[in-house]
Amino acid sequence: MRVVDLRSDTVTMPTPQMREAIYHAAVGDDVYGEDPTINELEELGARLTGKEASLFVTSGTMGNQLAVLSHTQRGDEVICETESHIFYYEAAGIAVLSGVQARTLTGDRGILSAEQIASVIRTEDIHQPPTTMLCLENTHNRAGGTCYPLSTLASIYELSKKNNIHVHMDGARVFNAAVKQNVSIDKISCYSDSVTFCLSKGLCAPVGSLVAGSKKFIEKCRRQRKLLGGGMRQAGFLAAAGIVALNSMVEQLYIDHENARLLADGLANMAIAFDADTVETNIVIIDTLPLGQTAAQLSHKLAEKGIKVSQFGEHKIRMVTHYGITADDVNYTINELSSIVKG
Ligand code: TLP
Repeated sequence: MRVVDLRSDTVTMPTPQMREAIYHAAVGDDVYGEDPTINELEELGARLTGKEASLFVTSGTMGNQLAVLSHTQRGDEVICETESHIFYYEAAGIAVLSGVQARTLTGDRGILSAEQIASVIRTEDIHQPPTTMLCLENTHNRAGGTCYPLSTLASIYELSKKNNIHVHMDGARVFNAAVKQNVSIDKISCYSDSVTFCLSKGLCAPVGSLVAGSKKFIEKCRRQRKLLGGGMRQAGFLAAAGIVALNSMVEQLYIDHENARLLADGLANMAIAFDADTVETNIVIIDTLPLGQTAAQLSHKLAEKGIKVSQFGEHKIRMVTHYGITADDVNYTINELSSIVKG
């Protein structure tokens, strides 16, 4: 049976060029700083984000958690969005590992404003935890791949600096934002003190993320990474795929966006109260309620046709376009969905 896997862009497979690079990679013991391929990847990550340094980590989750560990002290308060990955999907890591409290704000389709943030910054008072960190997710996953406008990032950063708040960007999909906004990622990451981005989502590398920031911040992250057991040895094999990801996979992300748009237009044409304009990058979220179905029912019917989607709540499903999905796969999905909708 034909399989169209729209669950996530994490299901992407390493490309032939990556497999070749993995095979030929020069490696060494990275805990001694002796893996040339990891060193090359980390230099590339720093250069692309316009930061002093970057660190190769096992996952986006580890990158985010290292950022919180390195920017905060126990008892601090961290502002984040209600549906952000760092709050919603990281197993309460910021509370467990860093001992900080989350102050959540609900953004407009995931996007926070400077005014909202200003309204919750704590004042100097022994009753209150100090606000020391802000996390922004760009693109925002659960909000459907939405991007922060650069002007919003600029005003948030200015506000944060005035209040001595460290800004971290969970840029797991920041390259999708950069492609959508037609800028290089340093034009986005300049509005945060640190940024995490994933190599293993739309960019197709098998494993790994980078966290970037100042040299001092990355030194702290390196120590915390060791604490978490994330100091890897000859992991240059993984970094080799990451270098290919950064050098040759970014340009193709626009195709994923075009396919998401094709899917969105198809859904809008089915008259299921879907606004195609809400789709900005490679994530499409649909409300199953107008179809008289739960997310579980609809995803089960789609699975019978070989179409895999993620359930994102009782009445929400998420579909993500990526390197393994063609326009033909999208048309197949639209046709099958249309038949299900017509009953
Ligand atoms: N997101 C995954 C799931 O965990 C939901 C997905 O399929 O989208 N930040 C953001 C914005 C993410 O979407 C993810 C992964 C992460 C961080 C964590 O990355 P990993 O999976 O590498 O730990």
